[in-house]
Amino acid sequence: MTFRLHHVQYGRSFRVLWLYEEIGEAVLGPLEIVEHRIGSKEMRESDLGRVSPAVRIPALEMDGLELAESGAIVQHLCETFAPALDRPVGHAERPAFLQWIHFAETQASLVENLNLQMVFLRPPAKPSPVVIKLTVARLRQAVAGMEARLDAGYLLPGGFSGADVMMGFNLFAIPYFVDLASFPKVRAYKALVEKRAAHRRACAREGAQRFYAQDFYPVPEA
Ligand SMILES: N[C@@H](CCC(=O)N[C@@H](CS)C(=O)NCC(=O)O)C(=O)O
Repeated sequence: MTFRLHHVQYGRSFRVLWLYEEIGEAVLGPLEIVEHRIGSKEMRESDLGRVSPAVRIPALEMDGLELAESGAIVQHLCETFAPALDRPVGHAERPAFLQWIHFAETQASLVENLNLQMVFLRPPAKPSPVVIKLTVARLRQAVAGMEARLDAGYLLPGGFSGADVMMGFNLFAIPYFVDLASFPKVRAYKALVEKRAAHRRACAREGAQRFYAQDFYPVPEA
């Protein structure tokens, strides 16, 4: 069994890379990473489109399984290989587990929009200050909503789970657009997940990020 992951450095496929490290090669088999360059012609024309309907990462090929959507992959891997990271049907934490898994993409899609506007767009295309301001406000709200629901530990009282992999990944990019200074619980949570040995191993595989050219992207003047 080979775990073949379509990947972009620190893209949403990081969630799968991190989860791979949490579960381990002994269970999931050797890892093969197919690196893509985001937005490239090579990526659009690669065999990624066979697995991912929108030709996006992550996509996983594993022993006949072909699966895209990071939430589906995380949920499937937890259910199938890592019961301790899952909250199965009937578990008291199941509703919250599902809410966090799906909310992670509500939050990540706002980051993606800001990435497009502030990092990808090149002159003569112009980012829209109005759209950026609105999107930053919506992202800030999504962070405030997280802050309001966090206690001292992981997202669910029962401990670390796939939901933390989904949400924890978002905290890599959010600080480029929203200052976390006024969100102490989110900062503590970020530190907690980043302390995990598996998270560190995934980061070591990735190396220093090459996407953002500055530490913070303020809303441009209208
Ligand atoms: N909801 C999907 C989103 C996947 C997604 O948008 N991935 C981005 C990278 S993080 C991508 O592949 N973008 C390529 C593109 O937009 O062309 C998931 O969670 O897997």
